[in-house]
Amino acid sequence: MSLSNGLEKLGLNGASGDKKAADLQKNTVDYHAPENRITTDFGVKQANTDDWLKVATEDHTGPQLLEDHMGREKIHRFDHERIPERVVHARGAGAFGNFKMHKSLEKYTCAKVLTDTSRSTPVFERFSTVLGSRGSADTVRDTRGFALKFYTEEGNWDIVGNNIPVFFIQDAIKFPDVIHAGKPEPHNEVPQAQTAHNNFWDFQYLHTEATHMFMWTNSDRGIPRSYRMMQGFGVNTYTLYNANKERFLVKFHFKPQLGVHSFVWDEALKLAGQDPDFHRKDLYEAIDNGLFPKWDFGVQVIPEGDQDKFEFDPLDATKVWPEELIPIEYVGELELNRNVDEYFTETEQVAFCTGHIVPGIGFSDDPLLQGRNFSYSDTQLSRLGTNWQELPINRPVCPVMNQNRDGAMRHRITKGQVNYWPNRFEATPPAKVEEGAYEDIPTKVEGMKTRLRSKKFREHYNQAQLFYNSLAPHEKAHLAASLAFELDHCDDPWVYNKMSERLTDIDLGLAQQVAELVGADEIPQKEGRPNHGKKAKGLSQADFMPENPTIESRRVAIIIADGYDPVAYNAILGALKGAKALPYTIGPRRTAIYAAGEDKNSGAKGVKPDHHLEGMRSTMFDSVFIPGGQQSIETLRKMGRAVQWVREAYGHLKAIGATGEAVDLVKYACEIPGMDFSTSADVVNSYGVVTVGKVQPESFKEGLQMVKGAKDFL
Ligand code: HDE
Repeated sequence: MSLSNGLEKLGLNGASGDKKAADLQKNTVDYHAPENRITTDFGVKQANTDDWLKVATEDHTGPQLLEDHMGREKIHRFDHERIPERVVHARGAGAFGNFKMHKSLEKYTCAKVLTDTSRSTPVFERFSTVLGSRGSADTVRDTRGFALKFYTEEGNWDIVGNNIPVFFIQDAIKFPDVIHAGKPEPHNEVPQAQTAHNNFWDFQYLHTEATHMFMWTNSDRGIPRSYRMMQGFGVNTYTLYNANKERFLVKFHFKPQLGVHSFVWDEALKLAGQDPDFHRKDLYEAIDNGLFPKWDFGVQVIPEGDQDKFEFDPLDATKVWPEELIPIEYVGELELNRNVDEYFTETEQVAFCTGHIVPGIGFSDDPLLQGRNFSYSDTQLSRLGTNWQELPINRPVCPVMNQNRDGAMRHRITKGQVNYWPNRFEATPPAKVEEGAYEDIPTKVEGMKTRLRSKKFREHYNQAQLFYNSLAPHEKAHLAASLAFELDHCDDPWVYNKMSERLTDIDLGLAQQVAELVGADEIPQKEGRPNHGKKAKGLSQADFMPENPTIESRRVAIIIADGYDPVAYNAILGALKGAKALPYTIGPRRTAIYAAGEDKNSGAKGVKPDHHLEGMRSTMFDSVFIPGGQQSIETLRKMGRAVQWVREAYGHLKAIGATGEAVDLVKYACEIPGMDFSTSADVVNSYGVVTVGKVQPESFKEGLQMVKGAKDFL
């Protein structure tokens, strides 16, 4: 492994462009350097770290000696390796990258990171699930965190967002309640990383403000295919201010260039057991292969003073700002291009805070945001300790100097005779605005001191209906199935009856469908809140198909057994590699597989599969290809696991390709009604299944016949 993972690939050996990469190098050591020898923590070389110092002879082992300071150090350090996991978002994966603006936002802000189009700002991003513990599975139904740290020249700026644009609650004071209700129940600590339980749905019923958000989490958004294929939203309303001190309310958006894609529920459920690290590995694999995920960065902006013009309150985090009213301006790009060197010191120790803003960016009176500003820096104290700001991953790339001193584990040594301001030396004076100081724009506030929510905050159903109405028919079907799954796991009739009733506030048909499935009381035809019938764009995932769909970075399994057709195999392998997909050969075993006509005894080498059929499952791939070859297909057809691979891929709506004799295997495995599988047909493309019955080398003339079919379907 290289010194700093991927740095060389990017030409970032510390001397060039990326200041954060160079900064981290100062703390990076290479465990694999040939001159290394094991030492104690204090640098004394050690000759034996396998045997405790003890009184022993060749024949007899006597007592161990407390004297062994090296043995004690090793055990003592191990005993204290764990730190508290995050109270929410404990499970995550991170990567480095950079952020560029292609259009300046100077009309709204003086923040250099948002106006200087010549800059490339280093970033660290951490994706996460919310409810599960650090060791839980990646593919559970949940919201995903989308937390970004921009290491700007003016200090760190954090957007601590999610992949869903709204939240369960409106006021930060409710956060412990919603999280307690969603986490495992207190009496038996069950279930892990699931919202499918009584307490979660009890809370959802009793808090009507959560209605909009639970519709999102139970839609396909709750089970993303990849961190690389999710939108990111700042969720809370921030402010921007420009050089004229004019202020604007703003929402931040990130749109994945790969499109927004999800699993189907059965796939997500199975993956949670078959490969709990699926998302983490997917991110690492793509970056490691140079297939860097990118997002378009956009803003929605409301001039200060216009916020009362809408039927919703723009400070209410349970509401979206419909694009028809407030369009998104896409002005920049985020790219992730470097994996971490070490998980703990980087991904685990990174500390995001909504309170981290830079000049040109400010907060709003969003009551969720104001509470978050307290919570994030507070939680870092119990997780990381007083001087968490000094950790390499958290420190900024610009100078830091102030009178905040000491505390446990202080690293910096600050020279000088004084540590206060003003001082007789005029050492470290405050900065002027012209020197880049943060400016608090004077704002008039008035009102009663009271525990109240404003009137518009009390409307909770319009946007839940808007979301539901905007979904494509298949998304509505998935949503109903998800709600039925969740409520089926609730054994308290109070919970599933009440929740089924709540659904009538969104859509009567949906409520009736779910009530019937979960065994709730029948919902009469006339009941329910009238649906306003409105829709908005950008709520359905179907609105995010990329202009040029790509198979790049998609995992494709090519299944072969002895006697496979080498023409089809090599053609598809070449085509997939050429299209920057990630092909994996799968066989009944991992030792060499021989093509038709190849003879092991005459020195043929065969192909060594990447995996065997039991080691990996179809769930781990986006697409499956099976080349023909009579003997190969006969073998696969007799293997239950091989047939299940193909059948399951079809059931999970994946692109499947087959040639020659393999067409019959697909037909047998999938029992696709009405599809013409006549082996004499040249190319059949239906339901995402592409088959070439009569294989000629010219079938692959363009090389991409199958790839094209898969691409259109992915
Ligand atoms: Fe968080 N949230 N949150 N949250 N949140 C944390 O901070 C909190 C909320 C989000 O990868 C904690 O460092 C409160 C909304 C992400 O390290 C904690 C409220 C959104 C992450 C905390 C919210 C988020 C966190 C736990 C209600 C989307 C992971 C560990 C007002 C915009 C960041 C930590 C990472 C983490 C508090 C609501 C996103 C306890 C009080 C809304 C992505 O401080």
